[in-house]
Order: sequence, then C-alpha cells, then structure tokens
Amino acid sequence: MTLTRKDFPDHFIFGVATSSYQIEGAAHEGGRGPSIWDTFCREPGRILDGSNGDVACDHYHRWPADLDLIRGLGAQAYRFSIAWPRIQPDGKGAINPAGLDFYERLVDGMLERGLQPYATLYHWDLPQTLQDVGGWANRDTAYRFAEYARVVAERLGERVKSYATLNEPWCSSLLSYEIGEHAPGLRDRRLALAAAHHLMLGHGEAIAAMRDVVPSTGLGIVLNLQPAYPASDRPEDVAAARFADGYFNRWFLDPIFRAEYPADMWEAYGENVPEVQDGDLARIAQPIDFLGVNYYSRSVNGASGNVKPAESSYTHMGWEVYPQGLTDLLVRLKDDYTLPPIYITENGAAYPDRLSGQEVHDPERVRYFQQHLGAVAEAVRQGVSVDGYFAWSLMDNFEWAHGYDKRFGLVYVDYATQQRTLKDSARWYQGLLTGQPEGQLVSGDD
Ligand code: PNW
Repeated sequence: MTLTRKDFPDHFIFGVATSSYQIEGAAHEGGRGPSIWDTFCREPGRILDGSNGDVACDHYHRWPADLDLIRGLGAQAYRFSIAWPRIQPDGKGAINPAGLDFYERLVDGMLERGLQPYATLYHWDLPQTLQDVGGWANRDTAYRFAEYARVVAERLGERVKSYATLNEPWCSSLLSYEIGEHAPGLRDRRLALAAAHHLMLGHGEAIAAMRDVVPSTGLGIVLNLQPAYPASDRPEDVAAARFADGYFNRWFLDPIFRAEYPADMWEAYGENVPEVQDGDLARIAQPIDFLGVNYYSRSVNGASGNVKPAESSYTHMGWEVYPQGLTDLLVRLKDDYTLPPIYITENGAAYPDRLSGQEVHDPERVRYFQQHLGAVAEAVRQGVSVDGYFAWSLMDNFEWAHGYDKRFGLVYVDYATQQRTLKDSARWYQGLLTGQPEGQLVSGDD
C-alpha cells in the first residue's frame, strides 16, 4: 500500500531536522565560544575518522540556500538547534549580539519562506567554560541553562513556533558521562545520574523562565525513546528488558510526566542515585505543550546481553530496522502516561551513499521512511495524538563520534565542494509532502 498525505491528519506537520554543531561549522566565527564538542573532537581517538565540526556543512554561511532546499522539499517546518556558545560564549553572563543576530536572520529566513521554526535550545554543544566547573554534573548548570533559554526567548520570541529545551537528555548524561562515547567522555555512573537530574531540572527551570516571555509558543522537550523487548519469555530476559526500559525511557518519562523517579530503577542504581532537593520533581514535572520523540530502533534484551535478530536488516549504524517498534512505543506512551501531543522530532537512517553523476540512489532509506511513516500513521489510527514528523536529517552532517562516515541526509553533501544533491529519498519525501507523483518532481535547489 502506498502512503499518501491523506494517511495523516490535516493539521499534521511534516518537516526536516538538523542540529547546530552537526551542520554549522564556523566554529571560530561570529564570537562563538568553545563548546565541549570542540574540545572532545581534539582528543585523540574520540572521533572515528578524526574529524570535527569546524566546517561541517558550512551552514553558517550557506543557510539561505539550505532554507531554499527545505522549502523545495515541500516541508512545512524546520527543526534546528541553537548553539549556546554562540549566544553566551562563556555559558553565563555576557551575551554575544552576533550570535543572536544569526539565529534571528535564520528564523526570519524561515518565515519568509513559509517554514515554521521549531527550535531546540540544547543539542549537546555546552559552553566549555561550564564543563570546566563540572558541566551537567554541577547543579548550577541547570540555572545557567534557564538564563540562556530566557535570553533566546526574549529575542526570537513568538516568531518561533515551538521551543524544545533539551534534545535527548539520555545522550547528554548516560552516553556522555557513563558510557563515555560523547562529550565530555567520562565513565562514571554517579556523575551520569547527577547530570541526568540536572538536565531535567534545567528543562523545568527553562520552561518556567520562558513561559511568560512567549505565552503562546509551544514549549516541550525531546527524548530518545527506545522500546525494549525481551529476547524470550524467560523471566530473566523479561527482567533485562524491564531494566533497559527503565534506563533509556522511564528514567526520563516518569519525572517529567509523573513527578517521580521509577522505584525499581532508583533501587537498582543504589548509591549512584542523584541528590534530589525539595521541589525539584515538581519543577521538572510542570506542564509542557508537546513531547518530542526521537525514534531510530528498538533493543532486544537477554539476561546475558542484547540480541540482534538474524532475520532483521540493519543500517550503517548497525541499528535494526524495526518500524513496528515505533507504533508499539507510541501506543504504549498513550496507555502509560497522560501526555501532551507528540511530535516525532527525529527518525531516519544512515546508509553508505555514493554520488553517481547527479544522483544518489538510496532505496533502503526510502523504504525506511515509508515503513516508519506507515508506523506513525498506524499509531494515529490507534488513537495516539501525533502532530508532526521531522525526518533526520535534512542533509548529511557530522555524525558525532562517527564523524562524516555516517550519512543520515535526505540530501547528499560532498564535503570537498559543499555541493548538495537530492537523494532519491529526498525526492520520495518531496512527493509525499507535495502530493506529486515522484517522476515529475523538480529539484529543491531552485
Ligand atoms: C540522535 N544511541 O543521536 C541525535 O539527536 C542526532 O544528533 C543524531 O545525529 C541522530 O540521533 C543519529 O545518531 C543519537 O546511542 C545518538 O542510542 C546515539 C544514540 C541515540 C541517538
């Protein structure tokens, strides 16, 4: 069955997503201060191909053409992130006017093109000066974040349709402070759980700080949620899946939507649990207008580790393609929590694309998008309130610890020339969004 625009509600928004460090480049321009990713990329062995985001997609200079490209895809909205060290080079105090000017031009550029701006305030590029005093493991960072959020909201105001506080606090805490794969690259569970708590506190403080500044703009948060399945019915596998669900999902969902940490995980974490002060959970759980869900894959959990089902297919990241997981996840969220409307704020896949002439043939990615959009449509049919979908990503970009080797874009980037080329998946998405048959599509770079 082919998917069409009509499989989604009329008010449903389609867009594309990116983040600042992954695309902007211009790391030393416009008064930008250093971030933890600038530091991390310079540590030997951290980034698979030894690269960094100094230039990336050079979006800082090429943003007008990039916005034209988004418009050309037929997207209604663009999810981007704001680099805190462009706004406050030291993470606190002095504001850098050139940074605010850049994002103001970008937002106005979206509005001129009929694109709704969906801003994320923190997509991992913490000012290095704040890391020097502990980063998110330091409670003070939560309050610095709220100040920064207020500065942005005061300047960009309600021109921005939606502000997300954080992108994927699991990544900024556990992946960064316990697993050590992301900046700052630490390996300490106690620090990781402190960071997670302060991230969520920072989320709550930022919502409170912005609420009266932009009363009619939607405020929310973006979580990476990964449904956890047991490898079998054996009780030890079921317990492993329950733990994985607590680790990735409930540890963040429960404070935000139930004002409590999950009791089983609190017990399992023992001495490593964070210090929670009176009022913290009420702050974290204050009402928000949307939940952003980033979905890429599921986990299959056995007592002695994760399992990779042999019959499944896998992306270039090694992530299982499992669209049913997205339907299951969304239905489960509806059943277990009282939630505001959901946006799928990221979904997509990396494949080893090659430019052949003026074309990039990426049938696996087309199939990935078809199947996952179908999974969203199915969840909507089952009564889940989903208001939009953002494909990750607009274009190939700096894929964190994997460098430039992993390509998630709808648009191919030749880094030597910065030339952008629509992949077949971009043309497919354009066809879905504009309702035109794929064969007759015009390219986006008009
Ligand atoms: C997300 N994991 O990152 C981010 O929001 C994007 O910036 C990124 O490019 C995209 O997904 C693709 O990776 C994740 O290890 C990184 O589970 C790692 C994980 C999940 C999400």
